[in-house]
Amino acid sequence: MAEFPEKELMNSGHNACPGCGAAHAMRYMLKALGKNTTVNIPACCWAVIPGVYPSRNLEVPLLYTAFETTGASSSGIRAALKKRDDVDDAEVEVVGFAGDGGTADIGIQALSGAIERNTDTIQVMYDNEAYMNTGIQRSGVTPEGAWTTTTPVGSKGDWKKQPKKEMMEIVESHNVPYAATVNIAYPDSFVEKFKKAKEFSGPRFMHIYAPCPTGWRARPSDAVELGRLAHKSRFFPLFEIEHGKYNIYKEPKEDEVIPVKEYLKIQGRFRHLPEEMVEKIQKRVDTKWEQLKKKERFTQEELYE
Ligand SMILES: Cc1ncc(C[n+]2csc(CCOP(=O)(O)OP(=O)(O)O)c2C)c(N)n1
Ligand code: SF4
Repeated sequence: MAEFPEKELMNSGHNACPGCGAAHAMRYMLKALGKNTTVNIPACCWAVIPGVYPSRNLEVPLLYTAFETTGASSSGIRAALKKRDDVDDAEVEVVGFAGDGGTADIGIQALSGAIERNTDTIQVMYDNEAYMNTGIQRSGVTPEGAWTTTTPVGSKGDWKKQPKKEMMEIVESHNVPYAATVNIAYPDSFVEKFKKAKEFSGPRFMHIYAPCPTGWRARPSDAVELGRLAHKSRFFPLFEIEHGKYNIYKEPKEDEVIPVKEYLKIQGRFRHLPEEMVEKIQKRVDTKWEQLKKKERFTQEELYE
């Protein structure tokens, strides 16, 4: 287990809601990456959380960018650093830090382009499973069955009908050197995987599970518990992909695995779901898990044969 750094690069006194998983995410990420990090943030909750300049709560350089441009503007920051004589650009980590809407929907072309051009950046998707900053609208990464303000639950059993977009698979198909899922409920492995990402050069992708009590209609004090339940139910598996090779880490033992309904039931956004819908979600979770286990068995060459 990697050493857990004491140094704080995110100060208290921020604007996040109580229990915000995205706030934990930034704090742990900066602990892992250190002070030579430039953070590039599009429109999202994290555009508000640091506060108004000059009273921002991060001890690292921070740029704000337009919603759809994180990948492109991170590429620009990297290119600009290379040109500067007074900066050793190899010492600086450029991080695009975007929500799921900014990463998987509106920002996906910029992300894809940055990865395909082999840009030396870490692109982070902090996944709170909706467009939270503008009032809990559904994104492509919102899970099936969830209430959001654009998938309101009416008398006809309305809720989000489409399954969660699989960003790790989309990114993996670009042949990235390194990609990993991490969960704010497990700070040690979170920091360890970010430190590992730092050891690679080229495009890296980190999918952070970041519970949002406000948008998930859950108690702020349950934020970390939500992370644990998502992991134990295999709703959000922890795995990494190194040059195409899958590795599941922190795998829950068979007797630790819990039904997905244990995870769903403490969130108001799933309260309306009938039993058959909960079973459907369970089946999807089981199938995705089997697929992941299969991928883990293969080397990159075998996967693409
Ligand atoms: C082109 C454009 N469209 C819409 C918006 C309005 N907007 C700002 S933040 C946001 C939601 C961001 O959602 P997400 O990326 O998931 O991050 P979160 O707010 O959940 O942290 C939207 C729609 C914008 N700033 N720019
Ligand atoms: S709405 Fe959710 S993601 Fe945004 S600051 Fe509040 S808890 Fe965090």
